[in-house]
Amino acid sequence: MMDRRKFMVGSGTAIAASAVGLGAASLQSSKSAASTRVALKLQKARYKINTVFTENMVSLSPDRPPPVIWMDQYAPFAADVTNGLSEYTAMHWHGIRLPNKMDGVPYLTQLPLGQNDTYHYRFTPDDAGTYWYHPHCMTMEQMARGLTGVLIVREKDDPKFDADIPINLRDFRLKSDDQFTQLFTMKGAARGGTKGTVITANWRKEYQESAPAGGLVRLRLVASDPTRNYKIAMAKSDGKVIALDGHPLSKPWSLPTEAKPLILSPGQRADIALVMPREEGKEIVISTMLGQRARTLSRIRSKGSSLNRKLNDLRPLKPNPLSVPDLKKAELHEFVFGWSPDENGPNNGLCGSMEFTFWSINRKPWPGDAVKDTGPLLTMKQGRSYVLRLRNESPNHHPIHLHGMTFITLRSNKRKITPTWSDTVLLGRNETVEIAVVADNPGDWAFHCHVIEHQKTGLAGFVRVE
Ligand SMILES: [Cu+2]
Repeated sequence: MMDRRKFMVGSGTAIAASAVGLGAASLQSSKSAASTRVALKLQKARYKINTVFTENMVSLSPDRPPPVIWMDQYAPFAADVTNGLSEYTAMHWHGIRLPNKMDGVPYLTQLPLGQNDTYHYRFTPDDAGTYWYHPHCMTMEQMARGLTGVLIVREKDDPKFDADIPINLRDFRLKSDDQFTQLFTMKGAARGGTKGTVITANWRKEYQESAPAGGLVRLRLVASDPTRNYKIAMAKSDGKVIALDGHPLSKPWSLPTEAKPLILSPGQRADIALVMPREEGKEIVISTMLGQRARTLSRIRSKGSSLNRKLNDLRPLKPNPLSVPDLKKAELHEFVFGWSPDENGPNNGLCGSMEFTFWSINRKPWPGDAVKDTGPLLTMKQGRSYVLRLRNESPNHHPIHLHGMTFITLRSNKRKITPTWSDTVLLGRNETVEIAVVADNPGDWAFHCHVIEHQKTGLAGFVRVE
């Protein structure tokens, strides 16, 4: 047995573990590049998503969504995470390249945190951009009840937007009385996942925000739902998609439309640069497509007299310091993601189980969160380049997420792909996608589907870099 205490730096230290006092909606340090320190306490919460309070939510304060955490590129970040719940947990920082033991994956990089335990997460982000955080133990319950938050690493060179608006997209499974219904279903877990009933942005239906008229706005869309693929569309506006999954696009993309939406699968992010309408009181509407119908996620209203900014005023975002794979020398490895009915559930240790196995990687169902007594799916040599061929032999979608490293999405057998840096790639029905990565971060890194029900029922393993 691993000794849980060994995994905690300065364990047992009493801290004022609460987001309160550090800013209501966001945890923001001073303007200049500086280290950031936050104390986060997982706790039960209640919130009025609709008309009455929804009880039994999980957040980092009793009455608000998880805060946006801001930090600076190349500056140390410290989060003392305390578990105020009676069930176990661990906190993961999605998309951030960090030291292995700060990755928050139970059994693989730390032991689960019991009630009142604190883990001291410490890392210095090299990559600027839009990321997010969520638990990786009791993941289904805690994420479904609300604990998914936006994490932003500010560029060392300030791109000088007039407003920066994070938008956390997620569903909640609520009944008509706004209380939680069954969070997940066996049918959903065995197929495409169990979708929520209420679509929200920053925990609101049709989240409203304002920004300076004629100003340059940065929207940060984060798909933090356990299941849903958002199909983002925007009515005619002046803007560009400037970053995907945290990393600047070398050539910005046109804004997505209803006819050609931008798909953000669970775990993915998009940064959008917009010029607000010059007239006061005009709205920019961000929607997700439900079939042919556009459902409003958020409205941004122009305010004040026009700043008269133009998209061309914007300096391109600087690329992050990533290792570029050498495709000529890269070793090819194939992964097959498929079905695997099994009455015995995978071993999720203390981290919650669905008691069934439905999924497999390379024809083998993998333990969910408790990857004890299994080897890695692949061992990579530090510094070498790899091409991973990811083959989905099921009809359901699988957003595949690699921890600890950033890859390039190279190509698909089903659609035209513009290569981009990413940490999460969506595999559609019977789709094969190739990604390339430099194994530049030593350790054991989780490699799994981000449909949480799939992750918990077989579709979660790890790769080793040594
Ligand atoms: Cu999946």
